[in-house]
Amino acid sequence: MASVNIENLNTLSGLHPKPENVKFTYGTAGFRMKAELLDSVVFRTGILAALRSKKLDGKVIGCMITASHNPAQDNGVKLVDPMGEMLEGSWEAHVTALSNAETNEQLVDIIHSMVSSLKIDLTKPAKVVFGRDTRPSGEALAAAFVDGLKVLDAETTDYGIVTTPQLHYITRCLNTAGTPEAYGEPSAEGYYKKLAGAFKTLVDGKTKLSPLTLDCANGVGAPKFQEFVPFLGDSISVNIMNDDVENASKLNLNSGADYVKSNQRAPVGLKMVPQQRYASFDGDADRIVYYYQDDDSTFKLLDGDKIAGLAAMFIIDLVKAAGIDSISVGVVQTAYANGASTQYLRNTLNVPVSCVPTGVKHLHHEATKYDVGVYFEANGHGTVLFSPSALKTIHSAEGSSPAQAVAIRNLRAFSDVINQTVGDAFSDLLFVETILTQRQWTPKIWDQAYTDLPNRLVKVVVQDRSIFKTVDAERKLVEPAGLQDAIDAIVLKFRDGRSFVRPSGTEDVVRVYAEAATRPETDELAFRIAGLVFDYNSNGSGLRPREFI
Ligand code: G16
Repeated sequence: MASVNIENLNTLSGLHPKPENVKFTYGTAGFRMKAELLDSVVFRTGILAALRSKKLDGKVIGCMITASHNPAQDNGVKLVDPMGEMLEGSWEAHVTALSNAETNEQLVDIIHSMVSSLKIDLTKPAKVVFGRDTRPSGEALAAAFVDGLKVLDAETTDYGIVTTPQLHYITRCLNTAGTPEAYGEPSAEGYYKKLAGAFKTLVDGKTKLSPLTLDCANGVGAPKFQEFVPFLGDSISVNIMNDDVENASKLNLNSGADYVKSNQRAPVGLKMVPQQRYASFDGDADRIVYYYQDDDSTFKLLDGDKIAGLAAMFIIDLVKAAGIDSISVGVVQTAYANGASTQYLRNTLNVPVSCVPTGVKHLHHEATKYDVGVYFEANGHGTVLFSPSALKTIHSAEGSSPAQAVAIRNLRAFSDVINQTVGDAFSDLLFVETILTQRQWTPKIWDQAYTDLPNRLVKVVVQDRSIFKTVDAERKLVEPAGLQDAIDAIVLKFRDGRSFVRPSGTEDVVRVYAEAATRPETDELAFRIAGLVFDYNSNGSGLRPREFI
């Protein structure tokens, strides 16, 4: 068994020293923090990616350098497993340990202990592909990643600037090429062709909808969607806005899916027209939310919960129309799902609903338990997974009437238009547009499935978010002791009240979510809980935000 070339490692690691007094954690979506702190972490993530590939007998591992919805000064890195899914959970501890090694000796020790405990054969090849979003810090971090790969002589391809879901798609294509599960051509062009081809089949012969206005958060989604447009031809009209990727400070600023969802208002620069369709991507185009303005000028959000409801309803109908209703549909949500959406799914659509902790890695895993697993976070991050057996049924069904044959053809195209690897804003946009086109629905008709309970998200800046520990799919706090009881006592005073508190895995804040019967009650509940959290961990420093009651 070969061993690590220590001299080579020392030289390369010397180029990427770990900053002192910083503790790194692989969070909800990889490492994410101020870009200036990430050089050593990204270098070491390169070492881990090469080890993971060797462990999996040379399967291709993906790496995306992005901080998604975070502001421009942040960056991040996350790894992609061979089928395009997130890095296996048990390896998060290994990459965290590598990133926190204080000296080169410790780094070598951790690598050796991984090689021995995980039985990694270092003579195996390693293949790693990577890409990045439009952040200016991305290029230097990509170079640090390549240095990490050099430690173990990994073979690599740089896919340059791509959306996060494109990198996931490419990773899966590379690993399935030449097998019965071949996923497509491993390139951005292959991705565009696959999605556009399926979309055109689905809307063929239907009356085209009015144009969609698309806010790209001044992120990578803008140039990439422009690239995509020629493949879509005249099957759809999209007006792209917030597409300035030259001016980095504008990234996610007062725009994008996170801004629109959290503030429940239109992005900067958008003058809404009643009953028109609008959508926002986040900074790396793996989330999407829709919205419209009602005739009385009210802003109406069609978030991830509404998208999940729409998708589940459509698939259930399609499966019935195809005569293959042996295929079961289930939906996966997180604690952020609006209570009204869960009721709609359970009581109107009669589908099973599971609740898991935040992070698509958790939702994706749970969704694989269903024949067709629809998973969406309320923030617009999600997709629909078709199990291998469901795909087999869909592909072998013939139908006993012309109507059944059409439904089967639609189901096949639907499974192609939906990215099976991870939540994907481009793919989600196309499947929402497919459903609205097939039904000839306005956003208002879609919205009428159920009425959201008023809800509010508040971020609280605390001294140390790591002291907040949760259980029960993050719906209950077990630490700090006593805080959950205090929360429960407040919630009890509000009609239809629900609230929970959890530390973010992508930002240095604690998030507070609240729902209640009316908007004023919801706001009061949210800010009372936020004030409580602030008091528990402000250490007497900082100004207690005035709006906290
Ligand atoms: C990431 C994760 C999502 C998660 C979001 C917020 O999204 O991929 O699953 O919902 O962070 O997580 P948290 O509340 O822990 O900060 P993105 O789009 O930023 O990569």
